[in-house]
Parts: sequence; C-alpha cells; structure tokens
Amino acid sequence: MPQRKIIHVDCDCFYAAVEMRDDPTLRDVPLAVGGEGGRGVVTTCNYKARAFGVRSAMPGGEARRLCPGLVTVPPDMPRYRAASQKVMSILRELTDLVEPLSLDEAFLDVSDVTDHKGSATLMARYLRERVEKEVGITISAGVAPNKFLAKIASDWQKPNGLFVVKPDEVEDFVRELNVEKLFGVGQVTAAKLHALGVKTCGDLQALGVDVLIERFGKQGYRLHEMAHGRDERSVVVSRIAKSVSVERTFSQDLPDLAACETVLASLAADLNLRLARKAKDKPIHKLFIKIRYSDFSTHTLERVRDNIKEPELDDYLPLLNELVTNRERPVRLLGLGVRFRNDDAPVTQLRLFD
Ligand code: TTP
Ligand code: MG
Repeated sequence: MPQRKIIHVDCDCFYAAVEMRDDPTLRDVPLAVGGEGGRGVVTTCNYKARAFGVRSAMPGGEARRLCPGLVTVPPDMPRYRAASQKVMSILRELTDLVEPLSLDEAFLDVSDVTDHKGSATLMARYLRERVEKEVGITISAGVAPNKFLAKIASDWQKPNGLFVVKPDEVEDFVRELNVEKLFGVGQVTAAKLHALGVKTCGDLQALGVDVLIERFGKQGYRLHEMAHGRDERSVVVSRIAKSVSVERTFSQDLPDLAACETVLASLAADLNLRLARKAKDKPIHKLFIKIRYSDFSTHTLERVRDNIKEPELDDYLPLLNELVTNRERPVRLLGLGVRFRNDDAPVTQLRLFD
C-alpha cells in the first residue's frame, strides 16, 4: 500500500477558547467552562487554569480550591457547535476525506491532495492559520503516516502546535513513547504492562508479539503493531450503521449522579454531530445509555423512542436516573447512543473510539 499522509487536528481548550474569543475579559484569567458556583463538573478550562491543576471532569469546588481566582462560565453548546461547523468546513475545503471524532477533533487523509506542493506539513500549517483567522480559536495538528501516530502528534506540541512524524522517523519516535499513549491502554492495561517491566513502546517491541498475544489476546497483537508505529485503519467518511454512540472516559472519576448530569449535554451534542454525519434521516428506534463505575462494573439501559429526531439532554436524563440507583457512586465512563430500526441495509457497528 502506498504511504498514507494523515493529519489529526484538535482544537485547544475548545469550549474555553470559544468563550475567550467572544469575551475579551476572559482572555487573561484562569477560566473554566462548567462547575459554576461549585456545582457540577468542569467540562474544560483554559491553559492558565491548567497551570493550577484544574482539569476536565473535575468538580467545580475542587477546581476552585486549586485555583482560587478561577472564573467559571456555564457551557453554551449552540455556540460551540457553530464554531465546530466552521472548523470542519475549513477542513473539508482541503479534502472530502474528513472524519470528525467529536466537535473539536478530526482526522484528514491528505494522501492525494496536490495543493500546498502535496506537503501535509504545509497543509497543516495552512489549516492552523485559516482556523485561527476565520474562527478565532487555535488548533493543534499532528502529521504522520497513520491515524494512531497523527493523533499522538497533535498532542505533542499542544496548545497551538504542530508536530510531524515523517515515515523515516517513526522507528525513533515510537521507541521512547510511553505505553499510556497507546490507544486502548488505560490504567488497568498500563499496570499489567508495568508489572512486566514495560514502560515504553521500545520495551513492548523487546517483549515480542508472542508474549503479548499470550498475555493480552487480540489486544496484544494491536499493542505489538502500535509499538512498531503501525496502524492500517483508514479515514472513514461515513458508513451505514445500525447504532451510533459516543462515550467518554473521565481522567478523574465523576463523583456522583449530579456530576454525570452536567456532562450529558456535551455528550448529546457529540452524539448529534455523529448522527448528522453518519446516519442522517435514519429512523431511530431506541436510545441507550452506558455507565461504568470506578470499580469497572458496567451497566447499560435502553428504551424504545421511535422516530425521535435529535435526542437531547432531556431525552437521556430519565434513562440516567433509571439506570443509576446509587447517586453517590463514582463514575468512570459515560456513553450515549441510538439504535436504528432494522432494515435490510448492511450493518456496521460504529463506535467513537474504534
Ligand atoms: P478535548 O479536546 O479533550 O479538550 P480541550 O479541547 O478542551 O483541550 P485540549 O484539546 O487543548 O487538551 O475536548 C474537547 C471539548 O469537549 C472540551 O473543550 C469540552 C468537552 N469535554 C467535556 O465536556 N468533558 C470532558 O471530560 C472532556 C475531556 C471534554
Ligand atoms: Mg481539544
């Protein structure tokens, strides 16, 4: 297969960036979106606030303790959606092969783009400039021969950065890469790998594919491939789905049901973005919700809601309340989804992070 060129872009402190763009008095203060008055959780915060240790999914009270001068504003999803649409349409002017992962993040396959001398680095530079000028927020970009490396690269020089992994640099780049950076490696897998003396992809390479498969099954093979910087997944513009869902794992557990309720709006927005793109006008049959607690026990609940158009926060709240019996139990992951009415079309399951 010819060498792919993939760009991954991710907006910097996205919701906070939109707020700072629209209100100059917010630009030079530590700012969090959500968690106002100590209630609910922070959806995101600007980099000034991050310097104090404030993070996404942190309860407002804790954020304020870490950062006494923290300014908070309530989330305004319609404004973030509008900014997202502008960003995505700039990306789509470069190529049709754009795969958004959420409101603020997308992969582009630019292998066949001839503009900008065919240089993905120049293209990424151009996209960053245009978004800053036309949308008024900054994006970070990663350029690499595949999705997995491009996504890591976009994070490498964040915020407002560009990082390029050229094909002949892949070997050196992955060798020092910590296993925590690999897709699908959370706390549990990381702990198992550490117990085997594995900290970096170089260590993973040394361990070898046989041991990895023996210990981790299918995931072991994926780990081996990623440790060598390989990833064959293509950029997918749209597929026929029988269900569409989004989920989010929180870097810090959500403390209780009230905190879960405050993140539902942004999950519903991400879900509707995916619905519009992947399954426009497909008749919805059911809504479902998924929750994983801090002890990793996972529960789902689904309810028939025939022909609902754009499921919103209020459509999911009753499911959440039905599913959660203990309001004080810490939550690690939340997911929302829809199932479509059966038809004869070929089906593919879609997941946000597959
Ligand atoms: P991210 O891209 O994860 O974060 P970010 O853009 O705020 O910051 P950066 O990329 O510079 O590290 O998420 C994009 C948006 O999604 C974020 O602005 C707010 C929303 N979000 C939540 O509402 N809750 C969360 O727990 C996370 C991680 C994000
Ligand atoms: Mg972002």
